[in-house]
Amino acid sequence: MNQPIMKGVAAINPPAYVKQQKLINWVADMAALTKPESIYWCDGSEEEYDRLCAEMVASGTMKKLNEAKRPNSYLACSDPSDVARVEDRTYICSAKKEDAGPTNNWMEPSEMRATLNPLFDGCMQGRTMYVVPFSMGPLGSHIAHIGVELSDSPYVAVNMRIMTRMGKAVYDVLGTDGAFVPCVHTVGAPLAAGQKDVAWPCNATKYIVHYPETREIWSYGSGYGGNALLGKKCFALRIASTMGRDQGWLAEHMLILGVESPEGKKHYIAAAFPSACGKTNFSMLIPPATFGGWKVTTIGDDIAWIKPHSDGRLYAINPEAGYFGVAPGTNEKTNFNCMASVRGNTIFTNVGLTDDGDVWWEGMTKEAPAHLIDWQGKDWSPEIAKETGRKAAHPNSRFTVAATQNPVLDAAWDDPAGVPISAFIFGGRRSTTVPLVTEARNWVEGVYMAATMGSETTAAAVGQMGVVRRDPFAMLPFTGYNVSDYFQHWLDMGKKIEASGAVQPSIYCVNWFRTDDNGKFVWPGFGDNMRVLKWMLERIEGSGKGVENIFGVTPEFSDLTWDGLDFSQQQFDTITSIDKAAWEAELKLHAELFEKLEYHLPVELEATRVALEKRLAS
Ligand code: SAT
Ligand code: MN
Repeated sequence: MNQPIMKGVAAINPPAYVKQQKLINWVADMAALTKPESIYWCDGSEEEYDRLCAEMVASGTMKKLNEAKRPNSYLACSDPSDVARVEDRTYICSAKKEDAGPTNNWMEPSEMRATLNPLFDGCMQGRTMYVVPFSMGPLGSHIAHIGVELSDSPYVAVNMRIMTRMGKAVYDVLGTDGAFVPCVHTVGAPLAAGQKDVAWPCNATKYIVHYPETREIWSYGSGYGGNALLGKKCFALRIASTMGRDQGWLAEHMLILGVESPEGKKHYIAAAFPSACGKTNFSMLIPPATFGGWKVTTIGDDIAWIKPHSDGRLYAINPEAGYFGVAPGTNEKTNFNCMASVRGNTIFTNVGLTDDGDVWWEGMTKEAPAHLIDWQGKDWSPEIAKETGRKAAHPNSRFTVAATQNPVLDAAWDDPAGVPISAFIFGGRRSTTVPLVTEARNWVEGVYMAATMGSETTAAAVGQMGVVRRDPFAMLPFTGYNVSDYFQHWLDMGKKIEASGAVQPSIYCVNWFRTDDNGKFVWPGFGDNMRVLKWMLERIEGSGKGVENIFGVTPEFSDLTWDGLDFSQQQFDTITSIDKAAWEAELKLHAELFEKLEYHLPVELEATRVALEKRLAS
């Protein structure tokens, strides 16, 4: 690693299979700016993955886990200052400020370029620039889109191989003139001649920058998750949402699951929850033992690209190829399929390292190991934890694993045509106010529910935890354009489906997180969410019962299936009751949100709010 600062520009030397001059020129331009020691073109092979991992083990960035316990798996621990997405450093640099809207940080593109240019000048000195070609969505599918990430982080290169369809074959699809989204990433830590590298280089200054008009991504200073794996939030949500606006489709922060009844009726459902609210768990849930014959299968756990087809219906694909999931709280009970997925071939980031070379995180087992090395490299024991409050794993620690390791992966997960969506679910983390499940009476009220969704903040983003913030469509940090225009896009999509004569997907609002007077969750969640899913399916099929309340249709106690769960009518009331005063306050917060989003806010949404207010008052 400790190589002398390069004097000129590193040789570009593209492999013969790279046929696009525009791409080669761009790599050359970026190399001239960032001045890496060398350039390496990733081919996506297993041999390359193994080699890069071995190099990172040698350099101290990763540890190889015990082969007998956790085959072909690694642990990386980040700098303690670089552990989550940095929303206040994330920018949408559209030409006009209105097009970024009030929920995004904005800077005029030329001003941002002038800010970034000096930072990127020489930022890769002493490092290798990895050229990482990737496809979001099945290779060559008409729904897929291609990106190329230039990064000076080998950790990014190996994670991208798991999270996307990464490698040589992408260049065949690109050909001589195919379109790609250029993504430039640097940890922002150039090495001077002879300077020793650190295990996790990064920079206190961070910029996560998107230029929606030219469809470019520039990321500076962080090596962690969504800040650095640019195919994920940056491309598949922020840039893709603007592509969807322009081209008539949707890029959403949604898991996609298949649910099949014992009679063989199968529906696909897309569900939006903010980061670290259990999307991965929900997408691979195991129905309660008493639900014989019901099956849940996974298409995706985080992002959905949804496009209308010629039959008028919406079809969804998972643009990703792997899961970058939250480790803490994951165990055999909460997510058996996930634990099975990460049994090997997994990269763990910021979890604890046990004395026998395996990983551990809070909630993984009932009993914690007597001793381990925590994510910050310090000795850790249950006693130390009790005294200091120190965690073995960072609350936003993650695993990176290929979708193909998931035992309940849906047979159609890789189908380029996508799967038809029967329903959308929107859910926040709310300890009060929002009932277990509500079905919107129509598309507009569903869009209203999603637009006004609130959620208590989690460790997935830097900042205070547990404060309620409005998180429209669970897309607050991910909408790449004005969120009011985004609401309009959703309303237009509903009209388009209706005009085609197809049935619009049903829309549901859920809340698994209501607590009792002692602050304890009342709803068991996880596999028991199947009870709510079953009700939704019955509603979609026309047999499910429910009652209409102020906001929509909700099940009565007797409308859900309780076999195998001891759950009283009283407990049910605790999580479904509608508190008038709380809802008056809630609707005021909706009004505040709408005031903030006034520019281009669809009139239907304010009209819906006024109607709800009236219904609540009467
Ligand atoms: O953006 S990340 O992929 O790091 C995590 C998340 O917010 O879902
Ligand atoms: Mn997410």
